[in-house]
Amino acid sequence: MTTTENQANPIGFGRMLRKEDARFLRGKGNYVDDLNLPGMLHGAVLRSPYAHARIKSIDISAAQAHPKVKAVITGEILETLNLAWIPSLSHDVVAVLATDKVRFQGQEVAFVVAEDRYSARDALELIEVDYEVLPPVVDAKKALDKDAPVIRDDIAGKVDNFIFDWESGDKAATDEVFANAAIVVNQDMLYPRVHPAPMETCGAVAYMDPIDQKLTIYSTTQAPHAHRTLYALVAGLPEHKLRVVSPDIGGGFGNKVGIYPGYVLAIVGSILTKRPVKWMEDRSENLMSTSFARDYHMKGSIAASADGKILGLRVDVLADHGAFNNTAQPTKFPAGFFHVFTGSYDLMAAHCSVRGVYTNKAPGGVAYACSFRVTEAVYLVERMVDRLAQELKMDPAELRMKNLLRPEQFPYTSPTGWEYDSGEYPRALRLAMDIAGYEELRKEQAQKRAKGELMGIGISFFTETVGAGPKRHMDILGLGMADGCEVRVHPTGKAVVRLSVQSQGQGHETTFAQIVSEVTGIPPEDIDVVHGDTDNTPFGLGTYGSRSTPVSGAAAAIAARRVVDKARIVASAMLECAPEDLEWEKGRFNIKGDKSVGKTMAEIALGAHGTVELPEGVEGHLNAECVYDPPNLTYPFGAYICVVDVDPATAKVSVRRFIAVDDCGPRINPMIVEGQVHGGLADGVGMALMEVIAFDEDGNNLGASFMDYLIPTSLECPSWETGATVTPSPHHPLGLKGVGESATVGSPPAVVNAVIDALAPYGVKHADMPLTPAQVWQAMQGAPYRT
Ligand code: PCD
Repeated sequence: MTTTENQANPIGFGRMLRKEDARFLRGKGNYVDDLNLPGMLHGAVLRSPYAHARIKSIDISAAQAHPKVKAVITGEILETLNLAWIPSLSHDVVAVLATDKVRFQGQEVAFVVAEDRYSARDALELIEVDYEVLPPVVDAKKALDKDAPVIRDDIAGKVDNFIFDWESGDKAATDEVFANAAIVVNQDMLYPRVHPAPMETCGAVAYMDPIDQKLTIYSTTQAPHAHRTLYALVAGLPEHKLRVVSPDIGGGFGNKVGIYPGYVLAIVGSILTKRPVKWMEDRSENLMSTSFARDYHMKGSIAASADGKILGLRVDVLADHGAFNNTAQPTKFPAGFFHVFTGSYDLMAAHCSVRGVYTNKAPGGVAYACSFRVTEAVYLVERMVDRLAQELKMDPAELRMKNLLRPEQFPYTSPTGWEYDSGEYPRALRLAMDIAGYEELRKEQAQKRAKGELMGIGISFFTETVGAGPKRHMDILGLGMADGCEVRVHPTGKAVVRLSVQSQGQGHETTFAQIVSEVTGIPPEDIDVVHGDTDNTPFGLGTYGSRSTPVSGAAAAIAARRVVDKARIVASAMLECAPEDLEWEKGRFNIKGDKSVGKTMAEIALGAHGTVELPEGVEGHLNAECVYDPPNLTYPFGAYICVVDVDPATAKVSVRRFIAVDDCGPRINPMIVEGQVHGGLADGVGMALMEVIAFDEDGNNLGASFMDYLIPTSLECPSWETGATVTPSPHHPLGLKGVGESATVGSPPAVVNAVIDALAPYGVKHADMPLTPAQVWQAMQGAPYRT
């Protein structure tokens, strides 16, 4: 297999313009909000202004009397349908519409269906809700206080805000390593609550056809098949009468994994009115209610020998899960994959404990560009390693080089039980240092420091764990994390690939065509990719946790190989020779030793549909399918270096350079991978420097618009410098590892490490994200940093 660089129209892997961009660049994408079905009505959600309040009564009569209103739905009405509460993704329940209490600001209280969007919104104002305001729990650290108000009194016998305790690693062995270590460094840190904030907000159009009783839900979902099955299970709707279509999606980033009340309400609205109902949230609704990410308060400790050999790591986490535990992650993993927190280093022992608590904030805990809490894990270890370098007065690159896992240690089993598939870590770090001109940068920094200028260099090295399953360990509400793919070659040699995963901008219509092209030799432009429609694609768990390439990509490669295997038999029948006498040359079978006699895939496809007599038991046509249950996750990794300048007068941070070396195995399309990395780096700069969903003491959401929730623009981003090393995964059929989330995972600690490095002359050891000018200024004044 070859990765061909600079090839305009490759057969197989290589740089190739994205097929889907023809429609996106012309504004011809088809998003949920573009849908306009005949007779369609519009829904709007009434939301709670309070973080915590008892609902004494709801009067909907004036709204119902509005001339354009067709239905007004409350929690009481949903109770009669047994739909007021639905199961969460994490052993809990979520209110679709509040019945007893509201538990976070922005919670769904009522739903109005009207002839147009404006009337639906107007009618919301006619609904009278009598609230009895209750004291809210805003601070996760106070949630377990004895006198803290109990948020979830809907759970029988609940007297506190505790959700779960969970731990991983060997506590006794870790305690022993710490007891005997020459150096122990402790650091508290917060990974603040952030939001994926995709360009397109969440929405749905639901239509229950009253004649054939088939319910079609067009929705912004990253997992159409899983949604269909869950609707069937929860609402008792027959699954063959359900179709979930996820059309073009304007960014998912984990925000579109879960089932939100709005989707269910659009469905109920359509069932009640017998007409299609559209619900589309606005930006504030998206930022306030549909999910959040992180919110981990972490107490880290790292143990090392005096000469800088890292020996042990431990962390104690307080996880703020909001009002309902609706974290999207495999069922058996209450803290996701956080326990991969030992990162890229060779340690003797590690231990983590995580305690989840309820607060009066929006639920969610989505894996925002994060394979289930890997982002938090990488931030923790990479900050701890930098803190250790500080205490040891050692160069952070040297400290990492000394402790990185070595190539001969793979496959490597981590102290918390993960089996890393492959890696060449020192090579990646060296390459990043070479691109950066690391030694020169350190000299420049010394000169600048002498002049009172604040320049910082930050490093992070990350290992990710992406591509969930295997399904024996990983499921979502009982659905095993495997994925399917079907390949069908038409008589003229063109092909169609049907996927269970769903693109939200990653370019699957291009890269999956390239995978099948790589294996079959059919040009990618002759291969159509179908995805995002449960009626037309095989079952699978969807796109998140960078799992499409590791799981569905493997299914596509295997299905394509099956096509080629069958093509060999057909070609042998056409050439009247034994299958073993044929030799494969990408795209054609030749008689061994004679390249002039052979058949191309197009000829073979026609043969397979034609009159050639095939051996007994061989069916015609060139079709194949595969359901792929991965034997392990894939472990992409990378070395990142960030250079910042901090203005000593204003404390404003400017990211001057960012070098990212990523290793995701062979790259299907290096251009797409670079695009994925660029996007993730921008995400990381945003989280490190400006993004936070904060709350005031009454539980008011202070990040509910893009005026308050800042996301980075090109002005805050440097021109990214990327590099690659290639370490194939030994268990993926094409050696591929995922990459979609790598840069978001790896970049925040590089930026924070760089800022703290810049502030060394002020003796700053740590400051929590986001490192806004105010936050940096406070740190420079020696103010206690916020945790
Ligand atoms: N690739 C290549 N090569 C390799 C790998 C990969 O080429 N080696 C490519 C593929 O094919 C695609 C991409 O790249 O196309 C990506 O991939 P992946 O890694 O597999 O991943 P996916 O699954 O596909 O996806 C997912 C991801 C995630 S997860 C996220 S967040 C984000 C990312 O993706 N999101 C998004 N990226 C992106 N982009 C865009 N544009 N948009 C979006 O939304 Mo989560 O969990 O959901 O949170």
